[in-house]
Amino acid sequence: MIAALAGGVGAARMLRGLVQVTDPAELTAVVNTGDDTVLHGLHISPDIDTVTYTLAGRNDEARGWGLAGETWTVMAALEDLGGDAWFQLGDRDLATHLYRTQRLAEGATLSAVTADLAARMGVRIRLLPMSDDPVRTSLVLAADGRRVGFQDYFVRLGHAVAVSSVHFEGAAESRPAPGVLEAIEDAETVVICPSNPVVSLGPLLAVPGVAGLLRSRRSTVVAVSPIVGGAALKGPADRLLAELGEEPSVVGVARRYAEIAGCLVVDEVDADLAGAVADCGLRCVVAPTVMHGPSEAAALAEVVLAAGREGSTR
Ligand code: FO1
Repeated sequence: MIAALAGGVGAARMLRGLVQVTDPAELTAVVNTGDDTVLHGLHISPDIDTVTYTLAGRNDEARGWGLAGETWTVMAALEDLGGDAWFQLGDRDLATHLYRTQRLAEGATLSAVTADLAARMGVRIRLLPMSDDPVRTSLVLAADGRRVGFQDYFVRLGHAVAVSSVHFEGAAESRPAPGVLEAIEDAETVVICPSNPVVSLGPLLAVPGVAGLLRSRRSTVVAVSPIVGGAALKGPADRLLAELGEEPSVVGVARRYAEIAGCLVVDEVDADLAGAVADCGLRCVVAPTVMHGPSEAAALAEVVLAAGREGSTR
């Protein structure tokens, strides 16, 4: 069994690699829900949808979120009415949010809805939200101390604002979703996908029980750095690390994960920092980590699983 802790795009690509080199029935992804938001009365779970759509082969690769071949009729009509259209919801994507919202209103858990949507879309791995309880990432802006929701920060403000602190509202009261702790416990290797360590994996690691369980088996927990050459491949991970006083490099990522992971996989451009990563107490594996297509993702997945097996002999 393999468990993968996942955020959005980087994680979806890592999972697409893992499903090529393992039996999908042996793979469980635990997905961040800190990005979730309610807009137009609809419950939207962006990272769950990014992972589901990608593994279903229906994601829009270029845009990085939402569905391929999407149309925007509803959003255009909403804009004509003077409605809020800053968060773009495609016509087919809206069906997902309508379905999820209706099911939740009928009393279904986010886990149940996530499993049904994945099955419906032909996704063969097990997808679990990190929790069925509400956990919401919010960020305090450095300029004026205002606290904004994740999607306000990421989309409406285009994450082009400095942040002084990040919060995971509800995390302390949340419980891991059914199967989450067991998936981590039973896994031969736990993969921390190359997602934003602050706002994508941060909420997941803040769910009570998760970090402690990882710590107890850290030698077979393998993380892949989302920072390559001191920069994030996509999104604000490097800037957030720097704004929070951490090093925006593989060393900063190593320091964040040192307690819960026994190994950090870094890209070849960061080979010169392998010693500094090892000094943080993690094994450092140097390999190509930029996944343009499925073949690089599969190759990286092999490296990660080999690192996990190596850890099991320690
Ligand atoms: N990201 C954007 O930059 N602009 C958008 O208009 C946008 C809409 C959107 C709708 C549904 C969805 O599932 C994701 C969406 N995203 C959008 C991405 C979203 O902000 C994610 O939280 C990020 O990808 C970070 O994980």
